[in-house]
Amino acid sequence: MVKIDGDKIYIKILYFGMYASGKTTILDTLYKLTKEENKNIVPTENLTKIESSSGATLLYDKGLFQSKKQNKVYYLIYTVAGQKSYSKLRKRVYEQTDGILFVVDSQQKCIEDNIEFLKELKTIAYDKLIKEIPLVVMLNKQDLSLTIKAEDFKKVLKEEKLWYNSNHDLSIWNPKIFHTCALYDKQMNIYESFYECSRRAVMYQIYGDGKAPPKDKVPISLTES
Ligand SMILES: Nc1nc2c(ncn2[C@@H]2O[C@H](COP(=O)(O)OP(=O)(O)O)[C@@H](O)[C@H]2O)c(=O)[nH]1
Ligand SMILES: [Mg+2]
Repeated sequence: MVKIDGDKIYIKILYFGMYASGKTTILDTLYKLTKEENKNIVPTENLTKIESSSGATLLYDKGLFQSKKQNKVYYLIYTVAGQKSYSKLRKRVYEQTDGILFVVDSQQKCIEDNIEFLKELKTIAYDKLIKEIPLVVMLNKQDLSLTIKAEDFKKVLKEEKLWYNSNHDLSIWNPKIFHTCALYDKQMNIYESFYECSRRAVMYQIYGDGKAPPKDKVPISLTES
């Protein structure tokens, strides 16, 4: 749910996914990229990390970013802790989220864990995914060998009923699937995937009053990224 404070608008974006899929690394790389390069969003403060001594996320990571073009728009970005036993905590961190980036560990051996986390996300979000909360997928760790690809994960999304046929009104909001690498030196699609999610979150607010807007309400130039 978008929060309005005076003339400032806060949009909450959440990175959700299994343990060690790369969420914290993604946020670190996004921070560096937007700080160093001339992007449309910039960090406005340092990242906050609440982690255990081993460096695993204990509660969450958090960052505040600002849109340069619309400087009243702020993005509050969170990542969840991925340990299986922390599902209650993930539910808390999820509250009032406006857009979700689902982070997959693309190594073939992780497929079942990824699906378990996708199911957990569905439970937490009830049936709001896509309909009220835009969903973008990151197939992370594409620099490794033996990784799953977009076509493979599209099958998973179909099985989980998170994919609409092309004749359905919501099909324009089917999750966009990015092949990503979060390691800064080899980074791939870290900014692009974030941008797609935030762009969709803003469109849901502007053209859909908090829901997925029908195609005819969105200017054609905006339906394609
Ligand atoms: N090869 C590779 N390793 C990654 C990538 N993203 C994250 N990692 C590594 O995976 C491990 C877990 O990453 P982390 O960001 O802590 O995962 P989180 O639990 O989802 O926050 C770390 O050792 C990262 O360096 C990636 O795109 N490629
Ligand atoms: Mg983490």
